[in-house]
Amino acid sequence: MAHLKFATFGAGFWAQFQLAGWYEVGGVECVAIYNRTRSKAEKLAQRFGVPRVYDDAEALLDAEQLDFVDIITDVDTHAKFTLMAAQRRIPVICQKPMAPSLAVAEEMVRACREAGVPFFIHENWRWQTPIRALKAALDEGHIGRPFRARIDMISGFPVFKNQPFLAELEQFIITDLGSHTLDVARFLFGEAHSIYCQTRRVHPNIKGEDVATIVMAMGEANTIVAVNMAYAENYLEHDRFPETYFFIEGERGSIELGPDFWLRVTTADGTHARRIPPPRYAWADPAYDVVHSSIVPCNADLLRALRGEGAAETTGEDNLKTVRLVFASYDSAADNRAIQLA
Ligand code: 89V
Repeated sequence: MAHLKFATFGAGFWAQFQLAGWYEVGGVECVAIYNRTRSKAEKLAQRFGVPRVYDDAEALLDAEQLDFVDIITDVDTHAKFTLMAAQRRIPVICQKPMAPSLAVAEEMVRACREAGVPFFIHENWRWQTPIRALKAALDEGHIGRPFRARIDMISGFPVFKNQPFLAELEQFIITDLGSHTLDVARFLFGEAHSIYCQTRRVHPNIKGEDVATIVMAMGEANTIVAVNMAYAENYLEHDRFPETYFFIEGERGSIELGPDFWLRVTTADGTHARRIPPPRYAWADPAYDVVHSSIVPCNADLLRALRGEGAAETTGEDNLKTVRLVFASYDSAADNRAIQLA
């Protein structure tokens, strides 16, 4: 089968893992890299054997024959590059968070829909190996109807060291991390009917919030879902960044995904415990293992869709529902009120 040719937009911290993830999946070839600072694009291109680099995005799109673009730039430029590609009928994959506001995200989805251009969001959290196993355990139904769940991603890890732009975001933890955890909540429990949020800022030297708790009623089971997030850089006994912990209560039992990838299903028969570690790739940063390894199945899912072999999970249309939860959380926190969702 012919390799799909693509261009990468952005050469920051995340781009190296995204490119390595593509080559792990195979069946694709990165033919060009754009970055506004050309030397950064050159460095990345040299490392991955990419033949051409550009510091002019329009010039790249006009010169290259592409099957898709992979946008890994800062969130503020996602719409600009998505629309540029859509105008040329080139399918788009864009990193989460899709956009800096709900209105911009809606515009991106609308523009791609109207142009008939496939539009996907690279949303990898739901592809983490232990989270897929958790979903399978929930779907097996042994614990019965889930009436309540807790999703915790709470860490003292200094995220600003590798991604300094995160400190500059006026809306930080819910856009950066909530995009993931709210998407996982939808993946596990269905769509939200209502949402309530509180936020705090612990770091004195960042612009946005670094602590948030979001409570939703979700899905057919009307599950109460509490999502707790923090990057307060404090000290925690079970801090294993970037593991997400879950506790799900059902009518006939409970499921826990705890530290070190231990999945425990407890029913009348007792507790069945299994360890579900993610695969380890040599190219992954060990501090981000479970996240970096999830890039591989996420990219594989998007590639299948690009080849017309099935629908992707994280289309732009689907991710818009996650984006709505992100910004409904901020609205709720600003007004200190619960919001009913359609
Ligand atoms: O995956 C991410 O979105 C990263 C981090 C794990 C630090 O939140 O920005």
